[in-house]
Amino acid sequence: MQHSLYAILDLGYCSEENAAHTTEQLLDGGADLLQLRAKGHDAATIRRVAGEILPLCRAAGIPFILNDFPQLAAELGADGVHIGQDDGPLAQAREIMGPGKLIGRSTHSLDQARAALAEGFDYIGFGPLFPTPTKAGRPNIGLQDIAAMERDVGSRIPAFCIGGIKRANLHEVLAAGARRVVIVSDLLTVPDVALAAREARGQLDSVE
Ligand code: 3NM
Repeated sequence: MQHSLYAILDLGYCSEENAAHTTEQLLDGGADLLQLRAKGHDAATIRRVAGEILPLCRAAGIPFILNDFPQLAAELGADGVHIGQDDGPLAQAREIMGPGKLIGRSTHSLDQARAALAEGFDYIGFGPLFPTPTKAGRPNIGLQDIAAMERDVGSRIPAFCIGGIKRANLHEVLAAGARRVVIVSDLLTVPDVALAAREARGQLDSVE
């Protein structure tokens, strides 16, 4: 199965004005999925930004996922929603989103990853592997459980390792058995976002 790069347009790193251009760069660089993450922003801002970037994802044939807010995701016609451990059960988000939508769960341990699979989530995030400024203060889980997680969960549904992953340490993450990753700040805090995404994509594609 193909390795996948899940990019997040995080408004903590990217201004609203640059959202569309940065999205184009992430898509151009080879992102396979795109999430809008807008912690602390109001619904009007999310609607405005989503209205700009959703058509770009559609044109590229890439799923557009909204972080949190299933109701808003459904209204916007997003392809999916990503929810955390404290955001309620899958069934609730599924009912709001309707059939055929992707619903992902953040997981922070092997047990949580297995539970998300058992509950029926379409995909998971697994991390944070390393300390990360994007979710400061959250304990990192390291690389040691990746292989077991891939065996038990990643072989059944897409599982994206996340948290502090950069082009500079991606080889370690892949060597530990990861097949899919989310990279946020390392792609958004560089002058050439498309190049950074392409470099990450190249590393993912070079693994057998
Ligand atoms: N979720 P960066 S870690 C948004 O472990 C997010 O659930 C995480 O950003 C989790 O690539 C994380 O900049 C931050 O470290 C990822």
